[in-house]
Amino acid sequence: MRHFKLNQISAVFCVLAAVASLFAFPPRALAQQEWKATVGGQSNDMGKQAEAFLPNEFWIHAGDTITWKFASGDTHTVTFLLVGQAFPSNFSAGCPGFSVSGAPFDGTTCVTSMPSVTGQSFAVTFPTPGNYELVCLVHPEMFGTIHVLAGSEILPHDQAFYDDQAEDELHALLDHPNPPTSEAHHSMAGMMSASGAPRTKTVVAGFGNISATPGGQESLSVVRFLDGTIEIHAGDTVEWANWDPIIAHTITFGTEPADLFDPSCGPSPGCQVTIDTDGALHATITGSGQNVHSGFIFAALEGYTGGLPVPQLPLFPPSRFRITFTAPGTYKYICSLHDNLGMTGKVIVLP
Ligand SMILES: [Cu+2]
Repeated sequence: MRHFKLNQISAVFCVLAAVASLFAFPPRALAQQEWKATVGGQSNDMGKQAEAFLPNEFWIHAGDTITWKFASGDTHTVTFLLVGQAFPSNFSAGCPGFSVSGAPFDGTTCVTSMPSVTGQSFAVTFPTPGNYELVCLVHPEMFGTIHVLAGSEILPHDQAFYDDQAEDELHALLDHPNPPTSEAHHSMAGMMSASGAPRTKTVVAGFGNISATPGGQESLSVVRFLDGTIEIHAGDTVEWANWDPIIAHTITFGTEPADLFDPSCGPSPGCQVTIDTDGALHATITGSGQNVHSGFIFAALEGYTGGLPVPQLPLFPPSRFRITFTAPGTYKYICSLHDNLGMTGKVIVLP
């Protein structure tokens, strides 16, 4: 048997120790890492919108960069506000100026992308450890959390984990829409029908569900008029009601007005939008060529204005819009905010 000299043994030990050290600690990113995430997601027909950061929680190292890729026809922003900063009242105004992709966020200057859709992306670098909230200026109930750890700390997950997480979150949102089933019971429209006259039919003008992960809230919005093509008789009324907890819709016949927020009617002088006793807005269409616009209709949380000015309405926000049709014909309508996603409908008025 060959005898090792002391210095040979110590050399072997050194090599073994070096090899062991490679396995004793998990691999640690030596360079700054690039992470990938997605903003928003949708069904193929764009009718279902996942209002979410996918995934909505990350653990990264100081110096790392996350690139968000926008993946929906609905508009979102990637925004980091300062702690205590008021939510900007107008998302298109940014916070206060827009930032260039790759801008650093360390909690001292807010950073935001432009309102963006499919095909666009925005990167943010995080030089300083901390926990940062990620928000969308268009959808205030959509947010996430970025945990930025010191380089010496071990990260819990790799990119493959976040890719899976994004996929799971997207399917959890898109695969389980929960449509309203008995809308007539929630409306005066049901009572009006039961009492015999006048007849009112209801259309669900969008619905949605809010959900959450420990990283933040997210939601599903179905941007469709359910039974949006509806047949009635002259003299009947159609009621549109918004069941979405987050987003507004409009019911718009004819030419879209410049002001989408407020209700309007024209061009005939007698045309006006009135308010029913239960607070719902009400207009009358007497023939084709009439422009009727509901303004923003939304089933919002108490006091929620979406950062918009509150109009002088007794019940705000209005969640229902009614139109009485007096003349036979076919009347097409759209949601001014989501017709690009296919949110349109038709009222067929029979004699
Ligand atoms: Cu809409």
